[in-house]
Amino acid sequence: MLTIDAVHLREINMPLAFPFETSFGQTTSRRILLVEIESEGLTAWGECVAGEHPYFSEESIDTAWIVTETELAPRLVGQELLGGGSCPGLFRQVRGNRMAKAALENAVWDLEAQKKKLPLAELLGGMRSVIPCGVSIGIQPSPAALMEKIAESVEAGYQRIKLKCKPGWDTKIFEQVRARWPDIRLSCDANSAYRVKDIDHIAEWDQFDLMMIEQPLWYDDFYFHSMLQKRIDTPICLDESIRTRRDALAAIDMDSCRVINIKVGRVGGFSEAIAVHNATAERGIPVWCGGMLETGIGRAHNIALSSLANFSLPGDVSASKRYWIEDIIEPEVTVSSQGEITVPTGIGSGFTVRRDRIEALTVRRQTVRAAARVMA
Ligand code: OSB
Ligand code: MG
Repeated sequence: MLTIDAVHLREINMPLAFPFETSFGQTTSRRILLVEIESEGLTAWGECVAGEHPYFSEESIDTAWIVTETELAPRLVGQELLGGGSCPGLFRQVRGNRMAKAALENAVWDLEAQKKKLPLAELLGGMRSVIPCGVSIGIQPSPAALMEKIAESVEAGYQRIKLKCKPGWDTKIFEQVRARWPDIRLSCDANSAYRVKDIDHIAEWDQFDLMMIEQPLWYDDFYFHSMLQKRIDTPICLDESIRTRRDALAAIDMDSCRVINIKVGRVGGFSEAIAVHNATAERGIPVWCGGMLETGIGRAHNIALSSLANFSLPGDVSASKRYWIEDIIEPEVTVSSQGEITVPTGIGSGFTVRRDRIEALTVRRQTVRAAARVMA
């Protein structure tokens, strides 16, 4: 059993090494909610992947902070838990707020792995010793700048290049990229930038042999993606739309997608991520692990999750240095010239959290402890 003594929340501010632009906006610096859970002398960290603004989903760091401080952490402290799998039940009364829930639940899984002296990947049911890696390349100031970024990533060995796209940064870009790299594994991610009127336009992309087109339509849609999937040969990959195992089942049944991006924060934690993984595996739908510009803490958790069998496609789990001048874990995450990350075999996440660096980056903090019980 794990007794949860305290939950510490902190916000760190960390500038990105390179600005990241999607169809919903540009990010140059991250505001990140980290949670640290104390249990009988052990301590484990979780990262909330909610963005600075509620643009990717309804959550932001500020909503996640409030919900964690006032609803979730109080439900956790003072509890005796079997492990990470106990969290969804504890949090059930709170609807949605999955990114906030995931930060805590993932930290509890990390604690459970430490207590059982197991690598987190093994505790989650992973079987890969290395994971295949891709990169997600944001919209750039010019096509030339994009070509430069792609060239660097291909040379570094990354196994798949994903291009962020939006109306005006799509067909012409894909043409130029394919002219220079006819054979690389290429995909695109629109983050919901298109509408039904654009279906004929999207159908033109079949000529580019994309591995998949990620979330072209509304962030909460299955029906119109299914309509689009009937019109195109390129597989659709859903990201934003998949919040639960039930969503994955609905999307697969409706043929709204043929690939799923699993983000552990988006689905509310490792329990639901494993449930989505198992449901897709049974139905022959490949998955890959998405990224949310995580620090090393979230990245380590993504690596552990990516070791499960059905994560057969290269994920958006890339080297620390693609995001940060200096990460907050040791060692930093590195990618081999084969485009692979080695899954750590040490106890827990397999990385050490750099508390000194986190202290220096912290801009606010709060502790939630169990209310002192009055002895009879
Ligand atoms: O849609 O996958 C996305 C980053 C922030 C928000 C949404 C997305 C992304 C990425 C970056 O594509 C993935 C990464 O490299 O972390
Ligand atoms: Mg995406």
